[in-house]
Amino acid sequence: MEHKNKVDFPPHFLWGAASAAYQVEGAWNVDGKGPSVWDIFVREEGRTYKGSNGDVAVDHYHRFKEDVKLMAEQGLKAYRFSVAWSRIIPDGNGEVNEQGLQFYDDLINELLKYDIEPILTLYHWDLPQALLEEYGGWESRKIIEDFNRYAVILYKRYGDRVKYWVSLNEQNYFVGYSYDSGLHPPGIRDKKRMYEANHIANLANATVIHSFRKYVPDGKIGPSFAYRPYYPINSNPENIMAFENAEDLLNYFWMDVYAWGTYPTAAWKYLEENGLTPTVEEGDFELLSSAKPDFMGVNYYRTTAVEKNPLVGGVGAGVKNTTGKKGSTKHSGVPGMYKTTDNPFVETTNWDWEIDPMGIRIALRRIEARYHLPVLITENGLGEFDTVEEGDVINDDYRIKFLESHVSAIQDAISDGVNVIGYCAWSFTDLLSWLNGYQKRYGFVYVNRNEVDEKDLRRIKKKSFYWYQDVIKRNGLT
Ligand code: BGP
Repeated sequence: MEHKNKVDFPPHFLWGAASAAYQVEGAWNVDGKGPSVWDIFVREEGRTYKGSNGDVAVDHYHRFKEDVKLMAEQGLKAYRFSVAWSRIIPDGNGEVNEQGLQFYDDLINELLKYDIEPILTLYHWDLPQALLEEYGGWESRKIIEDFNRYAVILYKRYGDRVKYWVSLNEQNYFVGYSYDSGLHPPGIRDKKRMYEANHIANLANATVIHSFRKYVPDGKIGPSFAYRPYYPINSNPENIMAFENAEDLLNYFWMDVYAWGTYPTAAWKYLEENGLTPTVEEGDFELLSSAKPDFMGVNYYRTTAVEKNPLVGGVGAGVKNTTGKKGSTKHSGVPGMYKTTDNPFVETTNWDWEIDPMGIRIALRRIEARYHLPVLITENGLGEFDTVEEGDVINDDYRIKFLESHVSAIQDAISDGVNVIGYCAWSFTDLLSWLNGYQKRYGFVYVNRNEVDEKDLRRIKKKSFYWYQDVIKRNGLT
């Protein structure tokens, strides 16, 4: 749809930026924190780019006041961060660590001092290692009670000041990476176990939403879904069907559960046919359908084109580009369902991610059409190499171009009638990219370090810092 006039961003739009505990905090074993699965996993040979880890990360734990001051200077209205579960409860389900609680208290109070709305993510992948060892983490229903206990501790402690909460970050990716591709801890490659863990994560998500209503009745909560919309490569009906398969299996399989408490029919049939359905107990679907989120959190980075993938001899697992060497990705698929392919209409980044601003509008439109839920964009950004020029200058015009085109597409979606309540760019400072080290940078603020050398960790404002400052000031683009 083309609009004669675009609708303005709403007056209290949450212009924000986002991060995650493991990617920024560092202080991995400080002040009583227990180890998370990532603290252990990164120590295994060959797991991450150049063996990079978050032991120090960008040292946000010790420099949060400096970082929040920069956020205030930029004019951020919101900051999305996650809490490290093992900082609060070092072994996941035992004693509570007051020093951990105090850290987030201090961070929240610092944000509020500058009128920055805290958006708190309960879980951004750093499961306490002890829970993996005790009962296999997300593979056991025991986690539902432990996750709920942890969530309630946070609700009680911060619910008076934090009004926006994210339950699970990218459940669709963390179960896939942890149990299917095996690229994240615990490094398992078994689809059946993935669907089992995923169903349990759904139940945990619903449970903490229920508790939220009791402890933070005036707050808003939702999951952050990694929405990568799929396109058919062309209008060949075979490829349209592949696209329908991909949307069902890779997107609606999560969003339908969040919004309605049901799995999409065709995807469920695929699971049944392949012996992959998770164990469903009495009461599961009642629980899932009764825990409605207040918004759909969306992490949007890219779209992907798909085409037919034959059942016999079709493409399976692919190869991920974690080096920034353009063209090193190998396409993936599910035989009999779909396979990914190059989209000739869009550019790609050095990590082979499609750059597609229209895709975010399409994602927003699909969510509005299917679920009628408000949307909080919880992540969007460009991971690229940055160069520090003479005099600490970083001319990241490519990032500005990326963000500007996406903000413009969001305004188009708002003009189409989608209720978008906020936009959190990924990320505020540069940070550790899980598998790609420190060279794949996302921040408005450069952090002077690399995979092998922590250097001085000094913060340098990039050109995009000032661009976003201006966007926030104007409540949108010029
Ligand atoms: C999302 C994660 C973030 C962040 C981002 C960028 O999937 O929620 O934690 O890492 O993607 O991804 P990457 O670091 O792989 O480039």
